[in-house]
Amino acid sequence: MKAILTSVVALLALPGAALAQPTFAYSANAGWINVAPLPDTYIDVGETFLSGYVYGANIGWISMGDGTPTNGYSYANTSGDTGVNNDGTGNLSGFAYSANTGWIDFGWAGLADPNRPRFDLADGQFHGFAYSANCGWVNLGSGYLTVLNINRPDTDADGIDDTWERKWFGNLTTAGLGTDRDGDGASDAAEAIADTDPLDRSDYLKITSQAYTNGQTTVSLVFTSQPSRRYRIQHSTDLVNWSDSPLATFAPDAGPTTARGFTFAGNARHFFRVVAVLPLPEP
Ligand SMILES: [Ca+2]
Ligand SMILES: [Ca+2]
Ligand SMILES: [Ca+2]
Ligand SMILES: [Ca+2]
Repeated sequence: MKAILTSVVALLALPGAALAQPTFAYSANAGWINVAPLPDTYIDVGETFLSGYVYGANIGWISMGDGTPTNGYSYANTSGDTGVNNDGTGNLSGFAYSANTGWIDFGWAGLADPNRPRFDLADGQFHGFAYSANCGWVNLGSGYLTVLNINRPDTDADGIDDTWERKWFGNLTTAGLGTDRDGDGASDAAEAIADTDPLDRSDYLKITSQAYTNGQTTVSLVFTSQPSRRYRIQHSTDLVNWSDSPLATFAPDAGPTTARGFTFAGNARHFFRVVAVLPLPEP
């Protein structure tokens, strides 16, 4: 399954346009950029890098990266290893390349810059700008660009994103079915889904505190969380049948932990667990 940018066009702002007030007008410099220029061709958006081509009528093909970063998970953006990277939370960096107009910079802004190029893990919508010395600001936030799903290839069919395997282990063989490299009780597959460190036995998805109020029918939990993931809290009376809490799927709090509470029916014995959810498509 490809990760797809749904849109067919991105607007270009006029060169030198003030970033605070993006110009949503057609640009004579570069015109419309088509992100699905041919049938069944798309940009692949992975957890750590992008690949594929877009097309601008006036500037030709633009490569987002060839899909084979030298280290297996992130373009170094040195000679022969260039492309656009994703930090896992949708923030983009690195360089796209057009033979006709040269480099298009996705890494010009810091993470606090509201105009940094990125997509939103909640809805896949692109925002912000990339910069081309020859074409000016490329407006990604025109409302046309959406990531439908993040591509997580699994060529060795062990349920673990190959890019994640290469990032942490440098190969596809160290992590596999049932492995737990750091021995923390969370399998490598579970750590991949939770985006925790598979080489650190103190780092895994866990509930760190719990409290009960309201006649033992309201629970408040704190758990470790990652900005790259979504979460569900589930509860059960028998450890067999689990129900999602009324919170459904939610984004974590900023920082290393997330606090949530909810009220459940009855005051019988209850068990709780937190489930990490891969974003996009939004579950
Ligand atoms: Ca795999
Ligand atoms: Ca593997
Ligand atoms: Ca582990
Ligand atoms: Ca771990």
